Amino acid sequence: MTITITAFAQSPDRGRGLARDMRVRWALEEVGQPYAVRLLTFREMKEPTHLALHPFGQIPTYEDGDLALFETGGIVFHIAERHAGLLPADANARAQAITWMFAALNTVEPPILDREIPGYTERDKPWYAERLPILEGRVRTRVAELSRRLGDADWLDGAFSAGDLLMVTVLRRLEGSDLLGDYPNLSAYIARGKARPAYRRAFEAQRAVWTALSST
Ligand code: GTB
Repeated sequence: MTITITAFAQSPDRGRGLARDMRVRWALEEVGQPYAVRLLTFREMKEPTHLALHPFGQIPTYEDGDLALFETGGIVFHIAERHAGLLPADANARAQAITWMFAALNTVEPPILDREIPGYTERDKPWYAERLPILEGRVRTRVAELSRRLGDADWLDGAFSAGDLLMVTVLRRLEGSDLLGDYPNLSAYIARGKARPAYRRAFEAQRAVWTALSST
């Protein structure tokens, strides 16, 4: 049975590897699992067929036989549990890597999104300019803490894990801002993640969707 994931037919990230199917593609590439992609328009994402798979009408989803999953954290965890390569075998090391998965999604990603999303939805509101420095301050605090913990290590806790995979994709949303500027170890960490062959394959596959679309 072929694993099938869903992704944007017309990604607003314009092939920059920022839409969340990238996490799932990268995880599947790391463990060597082939997969198919079903591309969805925004309209199709809100139709009953997709809502049966994803209650919030979002991408990505993951289907393998009669298993259907949504939420990238759950999907990446499932892939990491089923296949070698993304979680250590030792029970304690595995628990720590899983903790980093949660930290990426529950502790580091929220302030990054809290800062980014008002830029799309509230930029014209009177409170936007006043609020932005507060939101940026929260991101700066979090990345400083993460930078301190990472130090000069290659990965968060020993070998590369699903925790690093999620953390790199979360931190990538700060690329192009000045928020990583004070932390060369985090920029190097992101670059190490992006240099992994599995990341490159996933990125190229996602970008190919945009390239095909923009050439029609
Ligand atoms: N918590 C869920 C998960 O991790 O799976 C969040 C899923 C999610 O936010 N999916 C987004 C979506 O389907 C796409 S990735 N949005 C449509 C909707 O909610 O109706 C988010 C995203 C979109 C665009 C960019 N970009 O342009 O850079 C980056 C990330």
